[in-house]
Amino acid sequence: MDRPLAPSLNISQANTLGIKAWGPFNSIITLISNYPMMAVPKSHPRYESLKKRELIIEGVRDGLVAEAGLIAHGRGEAFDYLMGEKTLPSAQKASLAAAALLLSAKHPVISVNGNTAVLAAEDLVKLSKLAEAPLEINLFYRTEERIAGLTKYLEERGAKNVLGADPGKQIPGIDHARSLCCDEGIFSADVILVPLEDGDRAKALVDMGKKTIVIDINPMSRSSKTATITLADELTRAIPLLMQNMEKLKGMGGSDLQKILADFDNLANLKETEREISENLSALV
Ligand code: PTJ
Repeated sequence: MDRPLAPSLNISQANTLGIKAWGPFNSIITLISNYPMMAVPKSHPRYESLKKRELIIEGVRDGLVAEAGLIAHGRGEAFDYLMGEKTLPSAQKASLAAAALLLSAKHPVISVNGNTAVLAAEDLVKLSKLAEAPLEINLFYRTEERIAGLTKYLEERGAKNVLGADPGKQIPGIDHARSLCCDEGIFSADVILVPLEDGDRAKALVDMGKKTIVIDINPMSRSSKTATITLADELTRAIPLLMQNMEKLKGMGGSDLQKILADFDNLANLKETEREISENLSALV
């Protein structure tokens, strides 16, 4: 008798779908590679959310997004649901402060991973131009194939001089691939935009004396709590809003920008996000 591969699959069904390796994880990944992409109709009430899901799945299929990126995305979706899939007032406040920080930076850099690239490449390219901040690919699940694929993906969408392929430096205190960075990029930056990642590099960057703007929809994550400024918002809403705020503050003098920054308290603002989420929850149920 066929051994079950997954609750609803036996070996012959799996063979039909092209599953080659034994083990639930491999099965899921092979399933993804063989599953036809769905055309999501614009009329679907969850169109935006399903479109992002498809981008992530396609990214895994193309070797751009790490398999764990699927899980990270699901976690992000759950938080977004709790937020009512909208930018909360606390995130708007943080976005204004982040715009002030980027405008006052001397050498800002935008760190890019797999999920971030496939969800927001075009906006990242626009932000990179607006903030005069190079894009640097920095991966937790680093492979040379992924770096090359993501560089090409960003370049095809207008990015110039993408950093990350040839890292000559290491961030002290990190024992994994995310420590690798470029001298002319993250290593010498004063302000780094850090979207969607686990907390240890965010902390190591702060320990190096850098200012960080973290985009993480989870206000309770380590990255959120260690950042100089946290945008607890969904990435594809957070970046356009950040650009709008930069346009709004562009003509301001240095001391006005410093005042915005001095008035912003990241931990207090995250508390506010948590309060807004629970208020939203009470209205949902
Ligand atoms: O491309 P790599 O190899 O660098 O790997 C990237 C992932 C995302 C797989 C890696 O950094 C990872 O495992 O991240 P974590 O620890 O799961 O953290 C991701 C955080 O981003 C979580 O707190 C999620 O809630 C949050 N998140 C996920 N999707 C979004 C998001 N925040 C904002 N917008 C999203 N779309």
